[in-house]
Amino acid sequence: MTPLFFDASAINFDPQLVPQYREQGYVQLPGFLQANEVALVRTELKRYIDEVIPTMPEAEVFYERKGDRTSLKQIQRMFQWDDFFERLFLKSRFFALAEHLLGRPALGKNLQYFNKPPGIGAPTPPHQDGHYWKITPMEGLTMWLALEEVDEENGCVRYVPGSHRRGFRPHGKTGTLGFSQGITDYGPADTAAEACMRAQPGDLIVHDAYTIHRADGNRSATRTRQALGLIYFSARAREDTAAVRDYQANLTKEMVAQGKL
Ligand SMILES: O=C(O)CCC(=O)C(=O)O
Repeated sequence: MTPLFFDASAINFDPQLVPQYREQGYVQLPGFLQANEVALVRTELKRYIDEVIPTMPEAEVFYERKGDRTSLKQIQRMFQWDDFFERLFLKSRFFALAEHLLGRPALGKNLQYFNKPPGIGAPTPPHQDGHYWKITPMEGLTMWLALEEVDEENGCVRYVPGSHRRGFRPHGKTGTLGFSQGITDYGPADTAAEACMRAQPGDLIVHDAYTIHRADGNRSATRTRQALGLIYFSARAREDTAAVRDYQANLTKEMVAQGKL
């Protein structure tokens, strides 16, 4: 049977979705994937880790501890290396949702795997995704799909509601592999406003390019915290590809020099 998330024709989005997204800068879609779909993604992910990672450039795969395969924390641009994840990303309900929320044709930019390994999964510094994107106009969004239960202990994503309406905050280097830039003046007022996005497997959250978010590290000794991140731009957004390439090249050099890559 064709997995449901590949079938973008039968979607009926809640009419409140777009107004909520515009108001809060994020939206939650509980049960976006059903249990059988999550199981399929997890099976394909295991295959990907075993068979596709060894064929990928090293700079696309991040570990909490270099050389320790059990500490896998991030995989970049998964859709470029694998048919299953390409379909999931570009020919699916996820893609249809991106166009629905953006209100215009979309293009898929990045499909990432995020894990926080037990005990050592590092915090995600507060940031705004658009700060990393060199695009004009700034029209883009990020989806985050929980592949297992996520809560305060293993590092739920925390949003600052309404922060997408207040422009970009200053960012600086964090030294964190995978999240190289973070907000430098993040303070108690931000923390007090945070909404912790607890999630069950298959739940989806989506945030705007400007929405401030972060996550704690994984304090659990036994639980992982696995998710997929899907980044879509509006098709009319123009990317400064030279600036992105230069930034990436410098960052990779720095991370190699620091022994993180
Ligand atoms: O997985 C996380 O901790 C955060 C992911 C994130 O910041 C993002 O997808 O923009």
